Amino acid sequence: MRIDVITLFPELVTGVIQHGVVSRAADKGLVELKLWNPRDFTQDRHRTVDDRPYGGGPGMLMKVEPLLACIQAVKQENPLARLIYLSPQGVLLKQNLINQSVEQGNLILLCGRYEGIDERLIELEVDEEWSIGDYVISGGELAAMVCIDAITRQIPGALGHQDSAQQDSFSGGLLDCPHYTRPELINGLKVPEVLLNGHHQLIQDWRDKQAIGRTWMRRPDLLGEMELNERQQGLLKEFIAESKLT
Ligand code: 4G4
Repeated sequence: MRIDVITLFPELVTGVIQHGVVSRAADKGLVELKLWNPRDFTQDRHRTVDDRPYGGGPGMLMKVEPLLACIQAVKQENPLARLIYLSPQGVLLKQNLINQSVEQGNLILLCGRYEGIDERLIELEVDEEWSIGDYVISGGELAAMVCIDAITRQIPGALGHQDSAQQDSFSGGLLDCPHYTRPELINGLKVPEVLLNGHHQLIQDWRDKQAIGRTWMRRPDLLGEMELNERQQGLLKEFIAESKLT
């Protein structure tokens, strides 16, 4: 999978590329990342990349000509890619959208700066607009980094078997269960007994029950979007009964 990133601050995005899961996936050839700077497509002496909004008011927009020239250069190298604009106006990014986009192939991520881009560029060049959440950040770079990381994790072979994407939160539409490591006792708090006895079926039942129970308590909206099977419904009943005891 190839991901091109259009950004006025490519140095920001190199952070995510050079570390951890993404860096290892790139080394294995599973993902190919290329950064493009609209500033390299300017024609004027000052290499201007911002412009004033029609209608006035505070704030600037990204200058159209360098951005268009940059987009066209990227599309020439990666003609089949879908162009995604990261903005607060986009559709909310969910694990499902991430997983689908891995199947659909190459992407171009466009990072907005200032107050964003001219609406006509969205109409003409953008295939989809994504938001990573209902908040504003200073540029699309952090949002693009979130996408790159979340997408790369879902490419087959990108994760070591230690942290398979299957076991993650959301892989089954649920929150993750709690985790414990040494020591067995921290300030009077013990590790749940079931995790110490090595009975794998009991451990799996406990983890699944915790995952369902926490989702029920913290994110009931997620349960509304899915259908629990008989076993999961049973585990949830047990969780609720046990939570009424304490
Ligand atoms: C496009 C338009 C994405 C990009 C305006 C980007 C939040 C998200 C930006 C802006 C972003 C998100 C400066 C408001 C850059 N903020 N929720 N900022 N702004 O995905």
